[in-house]
Amino acid sequence: MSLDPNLPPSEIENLLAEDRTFPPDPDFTAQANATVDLYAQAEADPEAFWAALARERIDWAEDFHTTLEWDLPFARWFIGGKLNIAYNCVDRHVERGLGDKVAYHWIGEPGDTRRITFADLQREVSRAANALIELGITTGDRVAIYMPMIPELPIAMLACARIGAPHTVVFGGFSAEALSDRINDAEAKLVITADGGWRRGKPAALKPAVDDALAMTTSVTHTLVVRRVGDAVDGGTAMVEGRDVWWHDIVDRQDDRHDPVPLDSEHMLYLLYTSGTTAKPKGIMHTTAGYLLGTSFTHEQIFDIKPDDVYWCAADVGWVTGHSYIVYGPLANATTSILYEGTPDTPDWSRWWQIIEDYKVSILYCAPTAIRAHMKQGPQYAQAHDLSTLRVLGSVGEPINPEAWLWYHEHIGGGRAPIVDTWWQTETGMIMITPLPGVTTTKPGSATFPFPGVGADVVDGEGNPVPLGSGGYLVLTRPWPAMLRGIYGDPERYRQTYWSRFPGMYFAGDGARRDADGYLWLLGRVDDVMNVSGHRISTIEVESALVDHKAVAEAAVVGKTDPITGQAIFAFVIPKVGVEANDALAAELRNHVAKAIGPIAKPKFLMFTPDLPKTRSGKIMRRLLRDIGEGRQLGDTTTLADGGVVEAIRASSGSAEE
Ligand code: 7RM
Repeated sequence: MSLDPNLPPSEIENLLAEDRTFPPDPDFTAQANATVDLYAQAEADPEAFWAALARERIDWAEDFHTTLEWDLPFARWFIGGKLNIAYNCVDRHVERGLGDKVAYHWIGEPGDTRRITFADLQREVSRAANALIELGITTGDRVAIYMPMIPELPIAMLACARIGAPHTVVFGGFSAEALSDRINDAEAKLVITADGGWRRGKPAALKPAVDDALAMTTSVTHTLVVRRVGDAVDGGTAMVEGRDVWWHDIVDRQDDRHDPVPLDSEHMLYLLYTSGTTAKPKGIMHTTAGYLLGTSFTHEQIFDIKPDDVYWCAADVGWVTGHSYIVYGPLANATTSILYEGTPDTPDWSRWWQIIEDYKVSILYCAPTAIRAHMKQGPQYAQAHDLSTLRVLGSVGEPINPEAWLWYHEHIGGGRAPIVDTWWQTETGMIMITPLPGVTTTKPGSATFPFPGVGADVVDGEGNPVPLGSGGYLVLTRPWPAMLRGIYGDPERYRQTYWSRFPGMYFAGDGARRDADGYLWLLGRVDDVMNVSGHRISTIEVESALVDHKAVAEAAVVGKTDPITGQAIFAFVIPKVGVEANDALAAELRNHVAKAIGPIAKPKFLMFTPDLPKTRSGKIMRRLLRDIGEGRQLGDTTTLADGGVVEAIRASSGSAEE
């Protein structure tokens, strides 16, 4: 992590005060899965806590003999145990009489639907597993998955898990080059893909990118291709004889029974690549038993999952959020989920709310970027639908601005549904910092406290805990079951990246502060922190102050080199629909920030823009905004969701203070 040694010791100043509180509703508390004594119980003996849960929640083919072996920074959990995660997510529910329960209500963007029960899933996954075997895939082989949000995506993941072939899912929006990098690093033998998917009312071809990627790789022997868009893509889909196989040709004729392979607790379940700002992407390794326990238990407690809930995590399966909270966690808990292929604005901005009304969705989990996109349009779309079934709301991916939190609470949650702001990472596998609904009094914008059994702290540059009311670096202080087991093929990079900054502690790369009540407030990536005249200011606080203004839909701020102050704050602002963006408004917004936070945080530059550069999971790519602010050439843009955004921003006009 690059930290400027000239900066004053580590403290990130906390300037924005947010002190509204939302205690749990006693009626919710009375029926909640989570109870307050979970914290003390876990803290008394974390290992014993996880061990008891592992025996209670997982169906083992063989029991484990050792809970944890911690050879810092390498952890092994539930040693000696054998299990199959696909069996735990599918078969055992069918065996217990839940075969007819819906696992996924799938909704295609054009309006086609599929209803997949746990019994259907068992048959489909078994067929797919048999097809993988016919294609020569065996336990330990890596399989790349590059698909749109269709039912065959979780089916493919589970089929891999069933035979012990680690999968690596690559976002359908990534380029051929990004795909080939991941295939090469993983040395994948098979690519499971589709001819295309539906996005914003149009078919988007996918298979041509696979063909291009395979020209840059040598490990792949076959591709398995789902027909999703058919003749809607120009000229249909070209198939390479002997290499490319249609899913319907090979999977449909397989036996719909397959005996799940019992695997070691530490068998690699999947690799998921995270793109850092530099160098090559890191293949984050997750293994079987600890991951299954961590995702299923957090899912049940944090979303208060009950047997008749209809749960919707509106993320992409290609993001870790989809792996943990669309596929493995919810299925392990026999939950009924929504799986939606498309975007929230197609055919118009009421799409999500229509789905919630139609399917009586009771739990919604999404990213702040989606909430702000809805806010930008106004609440009228949500208001025209019956959202009264919603009883828990979740947020993930970025700090949620207090203004967006309050909008979510009021317009989506009807002022009644508790909000869980969940902090975690690809590396953590499971949610680590979060409120427990029915237990925690929430504050808009705070992820509150570590989940029971999780050790987290905020430390200064020397690794000492900061006092209440101060900012610093977020660290994790003890191993947890769903933690990454390393970076694929590069143990040294694993040690360096996460375990060298603060000896004995996992450094998450995020800034955080703890308020006077001990609540945790995430401040964004440490790399994004701005330094203005020696004051370390977090991006989120300035952004939240901007979003707090009624004219602003979204904002991103970065530091721009300044001859006098070291860095000056450069704000990119998306106005709400119908707002006229002019110099007077820019001046008003600057003053608004100065008033909310203090003159030190007043943006020197402010630019109105139609959009912001984001990853597919909605994270603002501030690195690219810094390049724009400095007038530099852009760095790596392979993970940008929409390549046109940067040009649109460049075409916008800025305004600077005198
Ligand atoms: C789940 C996910 C991880 C990074 C993480 C943070 C940021 C995620 C929150 C958050 C503030 C949150 N995995 N982040 N959740 N920041 N509050 N509730 O996003 O690997 O893609 O990203 O995302 O910076 O380090 S991820």
